[in-house]
Amino acid sequence: MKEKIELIRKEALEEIKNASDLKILNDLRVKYLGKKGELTQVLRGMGGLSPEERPIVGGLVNKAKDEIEGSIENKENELAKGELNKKLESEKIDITLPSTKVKRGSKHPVNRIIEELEDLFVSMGYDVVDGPELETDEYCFERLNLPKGHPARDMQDSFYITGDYLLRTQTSAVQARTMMANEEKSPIRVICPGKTYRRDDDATHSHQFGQIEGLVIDKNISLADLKGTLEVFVKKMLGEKSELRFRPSYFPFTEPSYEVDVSCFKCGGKGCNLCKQTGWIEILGSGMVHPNVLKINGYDPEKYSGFAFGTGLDRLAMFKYGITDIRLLYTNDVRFLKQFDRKDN
Ligand code: 2U9
Repeated sequence: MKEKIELIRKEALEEIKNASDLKILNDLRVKYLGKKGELTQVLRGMGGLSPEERPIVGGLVNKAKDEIEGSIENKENELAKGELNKKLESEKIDITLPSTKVKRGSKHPVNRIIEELEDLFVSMGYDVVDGPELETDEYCFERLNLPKGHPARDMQDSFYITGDYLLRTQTSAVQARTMMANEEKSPIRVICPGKTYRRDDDATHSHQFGQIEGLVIDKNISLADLKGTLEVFVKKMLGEKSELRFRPSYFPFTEPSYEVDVSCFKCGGKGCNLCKQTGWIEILGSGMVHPNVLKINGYDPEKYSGFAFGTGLDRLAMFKYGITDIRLLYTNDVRFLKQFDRKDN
């Protein structure tokens, strides 16, 4: 009996040592330690032993059992570690390899202008305000001192959707909404960038274009405030050496009104094709808010005054980036757009 136990022990340990995977190892556990296992059979055959031999043989079987269990457990750990290393090896990623280049978009030139202007005016204490692109006749015209039938309405060929609704021709409607919403009549300092629409379409006009307008309303706002603000605007956007020229003009919503020219940033004012040999480029419209506009939108012109200005964002982008055809800004040609890649900021 003792020789049989020793034979089983040696055979089991040899097979466990040579087991190549967890399944074989599990089969060995069943073969030697299972209900019908070889060691279990020995225990079953102990009935014929003398009372003196039984505890000795029992002890030998349990010792062999413990040894086999221990050997299986060690082998399991070894095989499991081997399998884990094999898995890690097969899934290993070399993080030093160059990554696949992620195709990124680039920031649209008009959006670059908007962000630059927002940063500038927010730094001067302005709020950036947005409003609906589908506007009412009331906010596009009537509240801007352009009553029904006013000839100036024809200046701006509009996309009417219904009798009262149209695609806004200026972001001015947003300022009018801001004035109306400001019930405590506290000071207003806003800029309103956004899309505007007109029935124009040629190399320098697009039916959809970007515009930004500014509005300041408070007590004792003067023309000096307007001139000082626009000087900062132009010098920051088109170069510190820029000179400004204020030419009297007419807008129904401002009085007095001024077209603002900037000295040509291409020729410095000597005259070139960009400024059509004049040395000046028209850049902005502006003026002191018309008393009627103050009144219509809830402000007493005897107590409040203000100034306003507006310019086309596309024009600014075209000047700043030397773009000759406005339609390039709206045809989404990737060859054009990717020139404004983010690499420079
Ligand atoms: C309110 C009061 C006054 C906004 C102003 C201009 C002058 C102007 C044009 C420039 C080129 C629009 O993009 S463009 O075609 N704008 O010249 N806009 S003053 O005046 C306002 C606006 C709102 C309540």
